[in-house]
Amino acid sequence: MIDRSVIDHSNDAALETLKSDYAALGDHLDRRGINIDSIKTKVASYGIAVPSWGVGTGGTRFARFPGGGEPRHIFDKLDDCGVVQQLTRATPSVSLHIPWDKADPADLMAKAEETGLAFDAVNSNTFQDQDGQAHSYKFGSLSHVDAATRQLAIDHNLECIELGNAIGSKALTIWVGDGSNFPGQVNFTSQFERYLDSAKAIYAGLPADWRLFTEHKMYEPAFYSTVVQDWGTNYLISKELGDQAYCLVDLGHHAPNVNIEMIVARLIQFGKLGGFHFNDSKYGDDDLDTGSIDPYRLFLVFNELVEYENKPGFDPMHMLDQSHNVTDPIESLMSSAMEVQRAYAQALLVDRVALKNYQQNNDALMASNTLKDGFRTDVSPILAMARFETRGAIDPITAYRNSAYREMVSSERPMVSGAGGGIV
Ligand SMILES: [Mn+2]
Repeated sequence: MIDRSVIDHSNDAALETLKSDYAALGDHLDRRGINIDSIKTKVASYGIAVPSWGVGTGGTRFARFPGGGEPRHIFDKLDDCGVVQQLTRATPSVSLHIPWDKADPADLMAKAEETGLAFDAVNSNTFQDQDGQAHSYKFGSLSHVDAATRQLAIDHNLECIELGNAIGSKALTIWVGDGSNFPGQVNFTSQFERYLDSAKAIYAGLPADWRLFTEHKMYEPAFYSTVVQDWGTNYLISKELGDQAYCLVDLGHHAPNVNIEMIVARLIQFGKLGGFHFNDSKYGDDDLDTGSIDPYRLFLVFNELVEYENKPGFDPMHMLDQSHNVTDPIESLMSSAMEVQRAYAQALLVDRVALKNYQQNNDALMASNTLKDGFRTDVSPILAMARFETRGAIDPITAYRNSAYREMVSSERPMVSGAGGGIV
């Protein structure tokens, strides 16, 4: 963790400017009939989960270029996630990936306590084979033609629930790489039937206070078809399984230009939006930093979330899911968590009474401008003040760089081999 004095020192240098910017923005919002402190309070309590795998350096299909001080195991990962939370106060929980993060639950709980973190949804992994695995997932897992392979994948998910239950998780996220690479390779219908049967077996093992999230993805690693290719199929799965099953939306898992905010609205309308994997993309599942490519789209997603945030039973989970290939992962995660909070704050500023009125009167231009008024407002002082008042850093990136945390862990953790490609 980072020494308190480093954060205090960096905050001292920035506080006067922040106070002045916050007061100016407060005056501006006041003229729009918005109380800045109420926005700040909501932002301060808006948590985003960090994926344990996000603190390692990612790669592409071509190569991976490791960074210094990469975490060696889940306990190093939790240290890094603890730093993200310490500085941003936006990421109070971590989402584990099993078996990558498998460890004694008591040790995980002790480390979480030490780093000030809780555990979010657990993620199962049936898209790669583990050493000595009895049946391979090369041709699928939950939807494999072979019953013994499907059972192995089911058992793995049940094991994830058991571990998650021991560390306070309340949700399981299932994403499978199952699909096909050639037309004719699989029968779409029977493959989906097998998937549903397996998913039902997992659902049957879900504790009463848990939720099951399924995640759709248009392509990759299967390149011709995937078994859960889009939100429609995802919705069918959640309906087939039952009330504890919800759809998870990963922003990168759609075709370019797909209207994701509208998918979000549909899932909310029918009570099936489970949560998000936030990231950004230009072409495919690029896993770029949240808000780095199309911040307006992120804002439009949050516009839907804010519109329905008081709907009974509405409680989506928010998680980052990114691959950091050319940046320090801790810096990317901090920036991304702040971008999520930024989109949330901007969406809170939208004048919803005016918007409804413009919609009712078919005033397209003013309806659009009403949204833009929220998006165009620089809410940075609100986010910074929320961090400062919860003992975080006014400027997390500067405080992090001043702390020399990366240099410190680099001397303790050996460089991980750059051989091989693929994400981590
Ligand atoms: Mn994802």
